[in-house]
Amino acid sequence: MNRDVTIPTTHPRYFSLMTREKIVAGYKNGLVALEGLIAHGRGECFDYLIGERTTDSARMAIDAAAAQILISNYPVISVNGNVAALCPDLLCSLHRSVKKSMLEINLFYYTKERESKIFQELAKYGVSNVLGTNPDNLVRIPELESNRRLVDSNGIFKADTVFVPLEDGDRTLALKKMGKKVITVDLNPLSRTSMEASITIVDNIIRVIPLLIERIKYHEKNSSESDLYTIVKSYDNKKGLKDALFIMNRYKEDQI
Ligand code: PTJ
Repeated sequence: MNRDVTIPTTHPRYFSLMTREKIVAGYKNGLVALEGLIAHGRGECFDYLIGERTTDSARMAIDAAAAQILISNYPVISVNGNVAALCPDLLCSLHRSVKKSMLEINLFYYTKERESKIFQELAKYGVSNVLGTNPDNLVRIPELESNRRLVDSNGIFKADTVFVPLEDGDRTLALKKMGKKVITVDLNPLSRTSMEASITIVDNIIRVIPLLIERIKYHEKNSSESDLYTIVKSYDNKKGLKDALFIMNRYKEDQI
């Protein structure tokens, strides 16, 4: 069924509704799993509660993430259907801004067709050297049963830092047990991923990546390696999550 969706730019929820359209288009184009629509709705709800803005606390997490990425030897960015639909351009820019990084497609609701579509989508933005698609290179993450257990031996498996935005929960702990630092972006501060990750950015992925790139560029120019280690060491993830919950409670309460 064809629909004519015109969202006026003056609509108070214009940005949120346009982002929703991107996920719907991603689903129709075969990038997003059906379950990805539900995940997006959950994200919208938490985004609403946090005021659809980047909080100071999220900025601190972004800064720590930038420092962590810069001190790592081999950071890998995990790409799923939702992020491929929402911000493929930004993911490719992030990858380009960190020369030693790689992109890896890793799907929870795996299908070969979706993997190929996501691969083609990233290629449109100039990145075709993407890991995770060659079955001969896939190896198993110990103690994990979901589809995400299969990762690229040249990618997530050997990465020291893994960036896993909009993760579904079971993999973060397994990656940490393998000795990796895990950075996530998750609007839900109570998700298992948020609570297990080394650094959780409680914010919308669309707002996060430009700021992350900006901080990476800033630190590359202005910070020594020891500055970066200090930032990472002094970052307290639990405090970041508590701050996010506090803000979610207070922000809307203050508006009533
Ligand atoms: O493409 P696949 O098969 O790998 O599947 C991807 C999804 C996202 C469907 C899968 O990983 C999944 O089911 O995830 P969950 O368990 O629903 O968790 C996704 C988390 O991301 C939830 O806590 C949401 O609140 C959060 N989230 C959703 N949209 C955004 C978000 N966080 C930041 N920015 C968003 N735009």
